[in-house]
Amino acid sequence: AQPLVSFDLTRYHTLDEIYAFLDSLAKENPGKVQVIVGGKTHEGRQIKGVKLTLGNSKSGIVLEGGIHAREWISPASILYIVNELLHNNNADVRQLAQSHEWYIFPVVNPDGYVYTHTTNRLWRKTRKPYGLCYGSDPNRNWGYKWMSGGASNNPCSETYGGSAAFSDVETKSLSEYLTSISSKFTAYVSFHSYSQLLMFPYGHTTQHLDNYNDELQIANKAIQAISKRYGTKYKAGNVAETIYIASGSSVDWVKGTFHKPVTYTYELRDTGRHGFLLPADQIAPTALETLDSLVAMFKEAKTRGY
Ligand code: PAY
Ligand code: ZN
Repeated sequence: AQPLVSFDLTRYHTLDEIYAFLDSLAKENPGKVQVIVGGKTHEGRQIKGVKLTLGNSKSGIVLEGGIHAREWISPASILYIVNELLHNNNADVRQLAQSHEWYIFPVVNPDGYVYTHTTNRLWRKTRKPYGLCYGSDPNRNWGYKWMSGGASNNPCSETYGGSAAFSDVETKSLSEYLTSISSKFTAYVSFHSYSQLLMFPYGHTTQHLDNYNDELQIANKAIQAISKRYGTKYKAGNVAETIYIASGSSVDWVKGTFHKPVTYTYELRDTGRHGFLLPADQIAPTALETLDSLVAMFKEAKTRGY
């Protein structure tokens, strides 16, 4: 069948293009793809996503992208992976796709993402005014151990935690959505760039809490898988020890609130040569090696009883 919207997965796209693509996927794949709304933004946009139901399993995986506006490889890789989950005939990919329900939000900071297209390519935060400056860091605004390190109380800072936990409607509304589906998902994976790291909670403390050892072993399998296709090297560990202390992140909130066993943050390509301005010809390879790692991640999670 002729696709309703032509969408080049190897280019970066505007928010409107991405949302039109999600709508078209749902129209073209009734019963398999459903548009979902995870929340709303300060400027009145929706946090739009898709739910994929490709098999009978109800074990849900949430994919979160674009919480930081300038990290364009995050939404782009997620969209590429959505297409692979729908159409790739490799047995491992079919197994991964069909044995889970997928709740996928490629852009959870839509106002910021639009701003990186219209005004400032390197914008990170949301766009809500806080005094003289704009935006909280939506990965410092979640209500678990909020403002307990690695976040700023200066509204002009790139890591401003907000005026209170969940002071941004994006984090507040998305957290409410996640709470409403919390019995349906066991895994939560967020995608950032850059640094080539695969991290897990916690960011607010260096202590090895919950199922630290399992998360580390699973991450090590996943980063071995990443390196196989193109030799891309990742490091694995908890957020606080691998990059820096950071409190109020989405993954800390998910882990601390629901104790989900499989909770990860990817810092995708590269290690700084292009940084946030990763050339579009790296979208496909980044997405493919990341999908390889998701296959390995969920195989290993399963052998550990998750
Ligand atoms: O939980 O993802 C986390 C914390 C780590 C990230 C953060 O600061 O939120 C790491 C940074 C990010 O992706 O935003 C790393 C990049 C390179 C940055 O902007 O510092
Ligand atoms: Zn980020």
